[in-house]
Amino acid sequence: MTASPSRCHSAHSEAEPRHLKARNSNHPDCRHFPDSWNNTADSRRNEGSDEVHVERGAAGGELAQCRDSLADAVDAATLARCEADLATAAANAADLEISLAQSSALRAQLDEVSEELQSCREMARLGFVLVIMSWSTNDDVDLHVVDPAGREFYFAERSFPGSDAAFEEDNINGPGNEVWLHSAAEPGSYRVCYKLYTRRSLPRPEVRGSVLWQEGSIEIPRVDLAREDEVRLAVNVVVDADGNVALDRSQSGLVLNRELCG
Ligand SMILES: [Ca+2]
Repeated sequence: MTASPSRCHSAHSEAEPRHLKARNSNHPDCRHFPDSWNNTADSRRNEGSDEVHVERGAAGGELAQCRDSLADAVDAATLARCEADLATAAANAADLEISLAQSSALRAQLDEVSEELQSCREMARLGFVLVIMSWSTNDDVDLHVVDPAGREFYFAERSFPGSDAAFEEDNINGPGNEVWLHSAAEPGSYRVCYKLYTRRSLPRPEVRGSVLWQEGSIEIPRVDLAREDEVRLAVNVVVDADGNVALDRSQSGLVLNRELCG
């Protein structure tokens, strides 16, 4: 295999970097030429410009280094900006997460307030119901009220969890009166009974009562109690969905053969 000297010589042009010259001098096509051709032929033919060639080569190398350094600097600056942008984006994301968390908390509070408001509206629609019983002898008469859920209120069971109703007043020595109050009576039927707990006088106690609510009052039919521990149904109080009250007197005076009303 042969190669023309001009082919290798053209690769040794002055504009070509020195490291390429070094590679070309080892090119397989150029190895059969003496070193005087590949390395220093130009400088021997032109001794007067040798110094200029050396300086140009050095300048070219410095320029390449400058370019590399500049490229590194540009890359470093770009990387720094990217890192700064990334840090800003991370901070913004953290702020956004905090805002979302606060928004969720506010939404939960709003829902809770809305539920309480709805409950208050429902309670406001419900009215109070008060039952008062009185007697004129020195006996001990007891008032009992059974709500629609079957809870029986009297002196021994004055209130129940989950109910706003309460047995408010008890008397053991007559004449006296007893009171049951529900501040927001739910719809349904309320059973009202009287019990002669202790008889101390000859005359039978005449027991009277009334039902009061925010729109008015109705008198409960009078009930006479004869025997100790006798329990009689006085009336059924019916409350509708709008808080209106009516009395069911169909069983008034009925003797209940048990100790309690329910
Ligand atoms: Ca009593």
